Parts: sequence; C-alpha cells; structure tokens
Amino acid sequence: MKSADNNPLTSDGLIVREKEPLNLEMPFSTLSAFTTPNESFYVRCHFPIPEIAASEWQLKVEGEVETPFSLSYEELLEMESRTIAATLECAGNNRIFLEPKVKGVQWGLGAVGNASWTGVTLAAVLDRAKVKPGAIEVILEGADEGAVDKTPRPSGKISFSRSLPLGKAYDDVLLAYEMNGEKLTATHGFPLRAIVPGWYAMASVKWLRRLIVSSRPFNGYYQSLDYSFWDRSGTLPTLAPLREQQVKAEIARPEDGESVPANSTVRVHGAAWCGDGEIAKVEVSADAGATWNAAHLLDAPVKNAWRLWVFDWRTPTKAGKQRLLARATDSRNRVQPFEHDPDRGTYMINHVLPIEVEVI
Ligand SMILES: Nc1nc2c(c(=O)[nH]1)N[C@H]1C(S)=C(S)[C@@H](COP(=O)(O)O)O[C@H]1N2
Ligand SMILES: [Mo]
Repeated sequence: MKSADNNPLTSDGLIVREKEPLNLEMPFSTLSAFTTPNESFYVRCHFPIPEIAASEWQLKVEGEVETPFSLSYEELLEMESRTIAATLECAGNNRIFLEPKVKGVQWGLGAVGNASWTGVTLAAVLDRAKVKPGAIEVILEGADEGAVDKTPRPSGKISFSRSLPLGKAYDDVLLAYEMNGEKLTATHGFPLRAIVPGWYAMASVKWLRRLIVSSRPFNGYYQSLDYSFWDRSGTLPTLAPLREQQVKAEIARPEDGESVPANSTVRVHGAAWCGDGEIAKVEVSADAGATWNAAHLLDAPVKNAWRLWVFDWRTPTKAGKQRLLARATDSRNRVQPFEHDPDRGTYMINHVLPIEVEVI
C-alpha cells in the first residue's frame, strides 16, 4: 500500500493534498489519543475559506417557519450550550487506494479525526423559529462560494449547502462554535458549523449563514451530482445523498513500509468507527485473512466517536514482507468488506486495506 506522501507538510505536520482550496490530511501514523488536537485535524474545503467577522455575522433561519429570525454571534453564545464528541470522516477518505486511480482529492488514511464540539442544538434553533407542519427538511447553507469545475455543473457560483431530514435535524445535530474547548478556527468553520454525528463529514456544513426549512426534498449539487451513491435498498437503483459513516478500522502503526524486528512482540495501534451503532470488535490478520485475532478495544465506547484499539503481534521468526489487515464489526453485525462497492463511486470507501511491513 503506497502512502504516496511525497506531498509537502504544513508546519503542523499535515499533508498538503491541495493548497487552493485548502485540503490537509493528518498522517494517520501520528494517531496518539482519543481526541485529535485541533492543529492536527484534517481540513476539507471546496472553495476559498471565508473570513467572517463575528460582529458582522448572522445566522438567518427562514423558509417553512412561523417566525423567521436572525441570530447574532452574541445571542448564540447566550443560548444553552451542549458539548458532544463526534468523529468526522471525509466521505472520500482512503480514495488514494482505489484501483484503477480515480479523480478527486487523493486522501490516504487521515481524512478523519475526533473532537469534542460545543454549541447549541439545531433542535433549539428550529423550535425558536417554529417549524410549520408539512416541512420535511432543513437546508444548511455555508458562506463559502465558488464555481464547480466538474461537469455537469450549475453555471456561476454556488454555495456549499446540504439538507438534513427533520428527523435527524431534531435528533442529535449540533451547531458548534467550539472545537476541543477552543473557538472554531476559520479553517474549521468559524463562526458556526454543523456537526452531524455519525454521518460522513460533508453533512457537517461549515461557516453556516442560513438555515432554510423546506417542505420539498432539496436536490442541491452536493447531494445529487456530488456526494451521492446508488442506493439499491429499493426496487431500482436510485441516487441518494451520502449519509452514515460505514464501519471501518484503520491501522495507524506500524505504518506502511515500516521495518519491524523478527521474533518479537510488536504493538499494532489503530482506531475503528461506524456511523450508526457501536464498534463491537476489531480483528487483525497477518496471514492474508486466513486467521483473525481479536484486538483489544481501549477505554469505554463513546457514542459517535471512534474507538482506539491495540493488538500485540508476535512477528515471525523469519525475515521477509508481511501484510497486516484489520477489520471492524459493529454492534449490528456489519463487517468491513474486502472490496469497494462500485455503486459508491469514489466515496464511502471502507474495504479492508493492507499495511505492508518488512520483518528484519
Ligand atoms: N461550508 C462548507 N462546509 C463544509 C465543507 C465545505 O467545503 N464548505 N466541506 C465538507 C467536507 S467534504 C468535510 S469532509 C468537512 C471537513 O471538516 P473539517 O475541515 O473541519 O475537517 O467539512 C464539510 N463542511
Ligand atoms: Mo469530505
């Protein structure tokens, strides 16, 4: 498995996948704790980062509501706050490993991170606006804008926007202004971003400027032409917006290409997560999947957050190349597949990926 990391690093040690727009990846081998430090957290942007002054910012709430209103930054901070943990994973994480090669940001293992987020519930904001009966969705609009370069595309500039069904919106979605106890940075969505627990992170819209409650399904660019998959749960395949993160374990250390001593115990480190449920087990194989051994899950499970794990691997007595595999199973018995499902295009990539090490 090539990590293809000839890319430059930022001063914080993040891999620069793209400069404009800014796309930065955490080298996954640096995974060290449950909480990803803010400066190590991957960054995914589609357009230039909007520089927003808190004093000039407002969140507009409109559409199918009885009382449309605008919220200032000060008013937002006065509302009752809540802090939750949530793992964000980019839906294109692991794309670099797809064969044949595909277009799109070439993410390795590190377009994922876990943080604690503080803000107000989307439910409280919607309640204040009084959602009309008949409404089904809320559209979250970001303040960043630009032209899309892939065809087909809408003409001119569009903003990054996505909708959520009201069920999810009322359930556990947070509008966050703090990340790990610090004010959001511009790169992560200052002044306010959505955190949509358990869903791929394209749903967690940054730089929020408007919420539009709607009685019709929203078919915007980032949930139809992009960030969608062919859903076959019905009779015919239908294009559906990406939603829940799929069960996945990733190996952080040893990293691909590393040398490990023969006939010794090497500790394998990693993380595992899923969108809807809990991680039930992580298994490691050093013989191409013929036998699997249970890894040790660390700490207690935290809803919507990844689970760190370790496995003490007894290395072979003989020198040579060895491939390590890790696979996760969730509490609903969903297991990581071995192949990428083509109906998912270049997204939702959760098949088992080998790490090749040199036993010396
Ligand atoms: N407004 C806006 N929100 C956005 C994006 C964006 O480009 N614009 N990118 C989305 C995607 S694809 C991801 S993976 C996450 C990344 O969040 P982060 O940069 O804080 O890690 O933000 C999401 N929210
Ligand atoms: Mo993403």
